[in-house]
Amino acid sequence: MSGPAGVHPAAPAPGGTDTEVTRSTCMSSSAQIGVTGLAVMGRNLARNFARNGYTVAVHNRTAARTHALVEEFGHEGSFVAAETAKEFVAALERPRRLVVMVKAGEPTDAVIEEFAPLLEPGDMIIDGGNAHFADTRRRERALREQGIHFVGMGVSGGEEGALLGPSIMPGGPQESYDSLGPMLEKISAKAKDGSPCVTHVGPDGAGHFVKMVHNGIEYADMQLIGEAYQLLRDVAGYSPAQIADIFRTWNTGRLDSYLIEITAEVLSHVDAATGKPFVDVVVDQAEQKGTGRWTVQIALDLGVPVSGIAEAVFARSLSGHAALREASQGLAGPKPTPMSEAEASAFADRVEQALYASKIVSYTQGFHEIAAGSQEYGWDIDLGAVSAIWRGGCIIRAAFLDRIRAAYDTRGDLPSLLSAETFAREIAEAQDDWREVLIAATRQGVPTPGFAAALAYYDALRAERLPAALTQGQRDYFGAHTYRRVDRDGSFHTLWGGDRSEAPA
Ligand code: NBP
Repeated sequence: MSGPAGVHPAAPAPGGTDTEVTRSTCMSSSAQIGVTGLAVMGRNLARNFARNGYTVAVHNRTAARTHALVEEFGHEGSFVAAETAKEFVAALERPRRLVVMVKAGEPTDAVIEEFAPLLEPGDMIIDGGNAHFADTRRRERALREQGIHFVGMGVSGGEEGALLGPSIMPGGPQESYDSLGPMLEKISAKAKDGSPCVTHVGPDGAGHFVKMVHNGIEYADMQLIGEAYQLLRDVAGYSPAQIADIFRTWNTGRLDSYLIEITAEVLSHVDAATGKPFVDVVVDQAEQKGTGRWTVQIALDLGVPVSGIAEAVFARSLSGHAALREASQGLAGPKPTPMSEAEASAFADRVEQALYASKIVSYTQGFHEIAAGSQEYGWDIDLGAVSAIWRGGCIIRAAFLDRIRAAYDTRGDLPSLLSAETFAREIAEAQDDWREVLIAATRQGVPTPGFAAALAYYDALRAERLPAALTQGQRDYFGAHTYRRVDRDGSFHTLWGGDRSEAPA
């Protein structure tokens, strides 16, 4: 129970059990899992494993973090503090399970380079960072040659989720999930029906791909909520506190979700320094770390229209262009038309419909991207299982995901969420209000790129004819790119510069 300087002996754990904090040199090969990278996420994930009864080896490039963890939280469970990579690896039972929670990108490669030579065939490196799935595929391939299993593991839920139960999206070989899965099931969030929010998503990069799209959907959800807020404020004339109450009411219905819940909290918060609504003292320039952008970039590569997610990424980007916005102040816009109390209340109900319908579209687009990625890379991802593991722990957790799961349970090969009877009916009921909201937004000059993109996607999908026929004609005119006809097989070209006769291409 004693440790070297900096690693304190255990204080009694809650419930009366003794804590075991030791250094690996004192107790080798005893840890069932190890976590390296002990910033907010790694530290909380390590604590989560320990609180669930696992002995956890902990390590960080800067040893001070390791010591701080065991000093502060050593009483929560059994930790093995390691100062060096060798100590860390020696502390792990075989096959070794080594979770990497460092900054995604070069740091992950640096950690792999440091640890891989110390590992043996059958050991596992589990990357819980927000890696690009292409990097995960590359790393998995390279480590496979050494017999090391590489698990790219998406983790969602932020700092609190990592501690109390995240939604976990592991990829990699099935063999490693057989060994790792039960541990992940224990530390993961549980959905309302008690099932763990983790599943083996698929081989190599599948887990990180699904995490990426999760984040893309998160961007879209947040953008749509932001647009609803601005409409309620600028068109209906509600105060942030009143809007918080509206969101609280919405959170008791079909929009019940973590993001709606925290939106009400943020909107009702008052800045202590000024007494103003908190939302009015925050600089209105949204930041991003990249997973939303990746979702859109990859969607472009795969040819999947994720217009709602793209608008969310662009909206953050536009918000950050301070100079451009400054230079645009004073550009003409419509005069605001105030609403009566009754009109505002009716408008709020319409906004709820528009938000819900647009949300269905964002998820439709996100699941389309996952299906396309799965097909492109041969992952065989179960979309119903993905919706099931997003029901708890993650940022987009929502009652709504139960319905998506039910839709995929009813029909595994659903071509699109919009073709599920339940969502088609709800959108049919919402569409008049959805359109009215967009009319009001346009008339009052409130930007609603997310709502508008979602409606345009919906209308484009249901349109019998699209102007793409005209596009094909133009392409054939200027570039002889050819076109197909509705009444005959084959490709054709019209001699635009000649007698305009048509010839098979
Ligand atoms: P950060 O992303 O801030 O990374 C800090 C950690 O990376 C520290 O432990 C640091 O060690 C380590 N590190 C760096 Br930086 N360069 C290193 C190198 N070359 N070699 C070894 N270690 C290195 O931590 P975080 O916010 O806890 O996130 C960890 C991972 O989880 C990231 O990939 C992140 O994208 C992902 N994630 C984060 C969240 C979230 O809500 N924050 C949610 C889901 C996933 P040091 O202490 O020695 O500097």
